[in-house]
Amino acid sequence: MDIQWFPGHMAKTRRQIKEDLKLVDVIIEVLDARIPFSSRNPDINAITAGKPRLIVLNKSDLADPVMTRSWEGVFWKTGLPVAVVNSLSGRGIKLAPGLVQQLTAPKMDSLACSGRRPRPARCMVIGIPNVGKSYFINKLAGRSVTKTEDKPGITRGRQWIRIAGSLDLMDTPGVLWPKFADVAVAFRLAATGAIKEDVYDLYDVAGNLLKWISENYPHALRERYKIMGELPAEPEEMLRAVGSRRGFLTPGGKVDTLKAAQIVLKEFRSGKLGRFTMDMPENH
Ligand SMILES: Nc1nc2c(ncn2[C@@H]2O[C@H](COP(=O)(O)OP(=O)(O)O)[C@@H](O)[C@H]2O)c(=O)[nH]1
Ligand SMILES: [Mg+2]
Repeated sequence: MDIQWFPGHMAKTRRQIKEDLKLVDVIIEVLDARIPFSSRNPDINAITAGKPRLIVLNKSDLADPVMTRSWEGVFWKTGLPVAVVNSLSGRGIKLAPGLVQQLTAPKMDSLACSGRRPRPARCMVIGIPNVGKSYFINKLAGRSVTKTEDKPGITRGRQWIRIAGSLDLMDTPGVLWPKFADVAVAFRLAATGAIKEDVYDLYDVAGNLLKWISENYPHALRERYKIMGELPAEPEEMLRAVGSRRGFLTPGGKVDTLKAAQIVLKEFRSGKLGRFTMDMPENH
């Protein structure tokens, strides 16, 4: 991973986010629409307690649209409004300011009642690394304002970006740690590219990904890799089938399954293989 989240680091980040939270009216929690459960920080409810929150399902261009609609329902049902967005194209982004204003309406009303001048709602974007926080902020702001690099641990004065006169966005997103404990979650984070490749076995993740696709979206494999007949059952055999269809050979003339693994992950992450959702809404 980009960031090694050890307990000391987590405690420090948590403290810092608590400090930043004092400055804002609303939290914008960015999740990966392909893995709305797995891309969630495990302590999010405790960390953000008492603050209104908007869920952003980002990378919706890569997720299964039917599943995304179900996930929207899951969040709305628990009282969390949702904006489904694509921070590359900007699709859906414009929904966010209106939803934030709805969330802050009670607070703004009470400010008005106590005779204070209306002001833009202040909000802060948070989420795990690579979920698209910086892209989202940049699209919302309509210009390039934040670094796309994560630098947690740096304390400095907070800068604000005014969005269309209606809200003020903290320019620095809150970078949270992902869930570690669950193997299935770790697999999904690795497959979607949320964690860096040097901490997991590429071969293992790609093989298991092929198996997962063959069980959940088998037509995608047939269409992209033209594997006819029964799909192989084992991850290793699937990698071999893909490598062989693509003509990937080692200098020794064997099927190059490592190259197959790299291609599968690349094509999965870029959307070339199709649109997939790995976390099932009915389980949450
Ligand atoms: N396909 C797709 N890719 C996205 C989207 N938003 C961000 N990305 C990609 O995700 C990666 C991480 O984005 P970034 O904003 O740096 O993530 P951060 O670590 O949360 O700030 C980048 O390579 C972006 O190109 C999106 O909506 N769709
Ligand atoms: Mg960033």
